[in-house]
Amino acid sequence: MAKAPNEPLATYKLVVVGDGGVGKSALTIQFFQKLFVTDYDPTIEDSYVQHVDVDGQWCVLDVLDTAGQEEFSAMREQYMRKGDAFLLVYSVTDIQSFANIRHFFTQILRVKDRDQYPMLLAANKVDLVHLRQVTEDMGRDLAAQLKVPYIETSAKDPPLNVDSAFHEIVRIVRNQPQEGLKRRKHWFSRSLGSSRRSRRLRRCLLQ
Ligand SMILES: Nc1nc2c(ncn2[C@@H]2O[C@H](COP(=O)(O)OP(=O)(O)OP(=O)(O)O)[C@@H](O)[C@H]2O)c(=O)[nH]1
Ligand SMILES: [Mg+2]
Repeated sequence: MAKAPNEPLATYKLVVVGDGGVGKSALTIQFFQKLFVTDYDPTIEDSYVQHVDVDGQWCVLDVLDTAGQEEFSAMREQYMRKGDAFLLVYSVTDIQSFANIRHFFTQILRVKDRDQYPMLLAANKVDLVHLRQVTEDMGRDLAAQLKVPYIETSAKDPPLNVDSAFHEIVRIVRNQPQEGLKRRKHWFSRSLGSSRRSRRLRRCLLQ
């Protein structure tokens, strides 16, 4: 549907969750900056904002890249309350990260007080074929049980399905009758990041 001039763009607040080291930051940075970060520098919290064209419709995508490390788990409920949608990420090389997806899923529904919510399950690091512990069938089974869509991704160059994952989550929110119409100013202006990479990368990419 064409927008009237000066009509504000829809803003979608996406939160990326999952265990430490599964590639949440690598996926987010690959999407926003088109580069693969090879170092592992655990995130505390980083946010990114950018105008994105999804299916010919521009929107503001406001992404919170969260801490997977257990020591920061106390912050989870706070960011879960704010998200319009969640990218649930596990690594196919780490079976425990796959098992822990259920905890993130359950906690999101509890915090939202809903029995479903816009989410996408991302099986990351599929380029590491020889280290794979979680098969595509296992991932698809879990997604079916949770009633969320499933996507296989790799943040490593050449990236696989990174843009698709972020675009798909926008579609999922848009297809929610009441959620898709929300228009808000961008959020997450406060970043708690203090790590070396958090400082380096904390920036607003709104163009
Ligand atoms: N081969 C490969 N390595 C990846 C991929 N995604 C991430 N990595 C690597 O895995 C390590 C951890 O990635 P991060 O993106 O920092 O993990 P994270 O989920 O953000 O971790 P926390 O911030 O601690 O929650 C880094 O060394 C990345 O380069 C991928 O798709 N393929
Ligand atoms: Mg990270």
